[in-house]
Amino acid sequence: MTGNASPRLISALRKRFLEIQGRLPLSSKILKFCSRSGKSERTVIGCYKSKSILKASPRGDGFTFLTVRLLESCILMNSFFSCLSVVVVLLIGFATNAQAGIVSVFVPGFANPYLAGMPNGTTAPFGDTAPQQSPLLIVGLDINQASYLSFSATGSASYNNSSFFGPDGGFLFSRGAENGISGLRVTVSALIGVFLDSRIPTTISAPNDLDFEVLTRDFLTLSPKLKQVFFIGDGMTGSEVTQKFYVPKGATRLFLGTADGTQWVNNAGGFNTNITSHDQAAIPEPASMVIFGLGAIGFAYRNRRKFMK
Ligand SMILES: [Ca+2]
Repeated sequence: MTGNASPRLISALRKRFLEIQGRLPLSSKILKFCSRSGKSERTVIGCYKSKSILKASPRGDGFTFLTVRLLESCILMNSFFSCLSVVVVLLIGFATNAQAGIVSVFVPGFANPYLAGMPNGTTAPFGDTAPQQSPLLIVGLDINQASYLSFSATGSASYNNSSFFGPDGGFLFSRGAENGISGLRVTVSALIGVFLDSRIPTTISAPNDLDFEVLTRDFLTLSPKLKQVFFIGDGMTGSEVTQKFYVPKGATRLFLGTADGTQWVNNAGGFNTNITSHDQAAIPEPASMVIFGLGAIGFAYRNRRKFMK
């Protein structure tokens, strides 16, 4: 498999590309790029492999795209180890695909979580009104399909347009429930959130308050209830471990805001926030992954032999 790219290889590649053209619209471009004259077969195959991986998106439909491409390139490879390496990449892609989506938003300091799900015109003490001070409704993530969420946040916000704090907030304070949404004890100006179902939150009474003086901001996982306001902060523990926020059963909406007692209307700043949804059900058990990997190698080798005859 050294020397210049043989007409047989190019012809075989082209045939395969034509067969899957509808699904893999970039293939002909990759082939054109990879099969320039003077390249060895090994170079062509290696180029095809790396370009395939680079061009494929690891998420959503891109995963199917990646899987087909990697199997295609695995079929054409020379050694057990190069095939194995592709399967490893494929399995990483599989795990990556467990991230159902990422949404990036700016959560303004004036976002009052106690106006979550409340109709326009709803007022809150000392000047807050929906939708002007309503919290940010996260769109673009299937909250009800997610097992848990993770967050990352940067920026600073102020509860009084004077003292600014990062996403983890400043001094501890407590506040009570409002509009059927729980109170909490948390650091002022911190990034906080609340899950709702499709109902207006006033239709049932508020759950218990979470106390982040007791829970601390360094929890690894948190399982807030529907309508229970929870601390998010920068989304990481003090030792930079990404925290997991389990989605309560029945949740269809996530709102983000900042921690304050009253009067979000005089707040300032805000947080650039990334929200990632994770579907744990999509991550196979380690044993299944090994079986899948061995199966993929076997499949690829059987096809490679057939294909190269
Ligand atoms: Ca305020």
